[in-house]
Amino acid sequence: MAGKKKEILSWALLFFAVFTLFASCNKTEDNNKEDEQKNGIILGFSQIGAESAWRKCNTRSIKAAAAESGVQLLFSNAEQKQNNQIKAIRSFIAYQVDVIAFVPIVADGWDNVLREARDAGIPVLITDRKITTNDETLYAGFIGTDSEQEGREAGKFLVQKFKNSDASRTDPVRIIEISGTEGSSPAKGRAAGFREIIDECPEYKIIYSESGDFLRSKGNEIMRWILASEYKDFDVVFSHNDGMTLGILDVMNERGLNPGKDIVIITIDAEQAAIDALGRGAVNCVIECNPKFGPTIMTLAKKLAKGEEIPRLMHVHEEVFTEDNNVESIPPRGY
Ligand code: GYE
Repeated sequence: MAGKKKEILSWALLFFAVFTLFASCNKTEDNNKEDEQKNGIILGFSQIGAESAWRKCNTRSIKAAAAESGVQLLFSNAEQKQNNQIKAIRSFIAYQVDVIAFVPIVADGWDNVLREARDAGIPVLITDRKITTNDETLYAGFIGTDSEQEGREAGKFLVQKFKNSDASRTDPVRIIEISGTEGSSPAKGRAAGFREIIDECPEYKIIYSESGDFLRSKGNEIMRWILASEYKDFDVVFSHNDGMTLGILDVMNERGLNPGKDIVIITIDAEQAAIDALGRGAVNCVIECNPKFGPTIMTLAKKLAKGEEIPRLMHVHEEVFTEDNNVESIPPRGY
């Protein structure tokens, strides 16, 4: 009998040991999940500033997505200075964040600081604007807009527009280009994509081009100067962002000009004010540049933090809105 009791006791002890072990594993697992949810990964993000409605929307998208996904965001606003971005990235390295992401204000000058991040074992995600480098090991991937395609869409609209107009026209179509921040990938890409299309047609001529730095005030200032210069007679304005376009429209309206009718206006971003201008016929073509990719940034950052691979190049979806669109059918832009 004693032997039977002993055997039952041994089984009971074994069962208790297995149960306790299993429960403690679950507990550890739950703790880990809880820690991760509570602590999340730490993402250092260097944003360039708040130069346009597009940029402010991009920042809102990033901050909201971080809060939504439990990512601890160290957010730095560089106030349009590359040096401030380099300092911010260095501080992220010192803080030993899990991942670094940033919008390179210009394409050049990043190799040294990105080498420091790589040597510190911190993966880097480039967003919105691209960098120029020969060393592909300096960053894990890019998510953002396809500036060359945006430029091509502008050129395609223009060629289509004049193909449908007065076929007997002999004088060249005179174009004013107001470009974005000098040295930035969107300014270089949009200019290149636009020229790829119009250079095939000798009747199109860019008579003047100047950078408005993506700023409404600079767009206004440049148009004011042009209207008093030898370039004052033109047929088209190709503006690299809506902010500058709104500044241009302010001057044209002040001078009693007829943008969208006597002068073709092509603009990029698709903020609400540009869509509204399209609706009242003051603009002819609005090419979307989508700022709302905060959630994708967080998904990619989490993968990088786990040591997973991500695609080298991801372009966000973008539409083209023209004077032939029913503007009422365009969803509110949110910026
Ligand atoms: O077009 C402009 C912003 O980097 C694509 O920067 C972005 C550009 C955008 O200031 O509005």
